[in-house]
Amino acid sequence: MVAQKHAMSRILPPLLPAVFAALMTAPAALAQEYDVGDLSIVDPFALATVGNAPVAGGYLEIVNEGEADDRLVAIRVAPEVAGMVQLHEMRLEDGVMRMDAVAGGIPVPAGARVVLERGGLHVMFMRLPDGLEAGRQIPATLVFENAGEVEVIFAVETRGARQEGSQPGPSDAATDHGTAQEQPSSHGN
Ligand SMILES: [Cu+2]
Repeated sequence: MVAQKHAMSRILPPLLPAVFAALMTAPAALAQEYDVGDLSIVDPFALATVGNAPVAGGYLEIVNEGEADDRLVAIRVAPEVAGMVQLHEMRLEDGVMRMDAVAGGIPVPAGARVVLERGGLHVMFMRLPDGLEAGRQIPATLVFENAGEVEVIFAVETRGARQEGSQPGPSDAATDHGTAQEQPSSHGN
């Protein structure tokens, strides 16, 4: 006897691109995707602070489907949420993780997918008067050099809610931002 395997083929209803684009402009709790010009901003989230820690990391992806380079130059949030927001970059330098503000913003080349993630480029919410509590929704404005401004919402999640990169590396949010970060690499020495 041979068990017959049935490949379930599901026929998706055709989606008109124009309709799809129109849907994307509405606040979509599930999709968590925002469009501005040729750019899509996907899944913005921030990591909850431990207690009332004054800094928290923010993460998202930017897809540039256009033919022109662009650049994320700034992020704004209400001052009662964070007194300052910077674009940061973490990198391993001589066996030491360092974090610096990115000078001139984050390039988003034509056709590229730029990922802001733990251990790399990220948004740094700073001077948080009350920390960031899991479950909060943080409205923010992303400012692009060419595409202009777009409103997004950062969903605040607990640490470990997702395993991105699965690196137990240095926490960028739990450390002091007054100076360049100096944390020993787990591979060093
Ligand atoms: Cu940072």
